Amino acid sequence: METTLIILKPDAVQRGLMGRIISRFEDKGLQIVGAKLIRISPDLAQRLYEPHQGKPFYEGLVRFMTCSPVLVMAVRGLGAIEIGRSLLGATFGSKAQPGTIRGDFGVSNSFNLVHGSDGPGTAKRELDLFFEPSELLDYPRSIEGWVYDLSSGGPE
Ligand code: IDP
Ligand code: MG
Repeated sequence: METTLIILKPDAVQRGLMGRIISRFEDKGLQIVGAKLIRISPDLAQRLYEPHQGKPFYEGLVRFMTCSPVLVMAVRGLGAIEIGRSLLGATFGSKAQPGTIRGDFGVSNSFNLVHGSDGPGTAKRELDLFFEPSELLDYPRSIEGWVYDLSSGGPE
């Protein structure tokens, strides 16, 4: 099982899209194991987007991510990182395919509604930035045996 960091960015919160976006992850069968509404500090935004430091959009991105609250979520499942990225869609709202969150809900290239970790190393680094270990809840789901085929012992 993998856990990935998903952030509903300020535009998603302000536009009242939180519920519909959360549903995309729940509908897919992924489990939300952590969630909180926070206002990101400039320092935290800079650390999250450290790999983009120096790029032309970096300063604006940090301003955007700190301008209004965001919902941060830890989302778990088999292959959750790659599945999460596919639910998000392409980075630019103008290019993202219909059926994806970015493709269905936005047109902007910078206000693109959601963040998702892009690999196992990134997911660990990003989850550590936003969640204490005790804030990630390990709880059984009664639907697990219908979300996954558990007949061979592990989830398939
Ligand atoms: P990702 O969010 O799909 O992983 P990244 O390339 O990691 O995309 O960029 C991080 C964020 O920076 C994007 O989600 C978007 O908000 C913003 N961004 C990326 N490229 C541009 C750009 O060319 N113009 C404006 N904003 C950008
Ligand atoms: Mg990225």
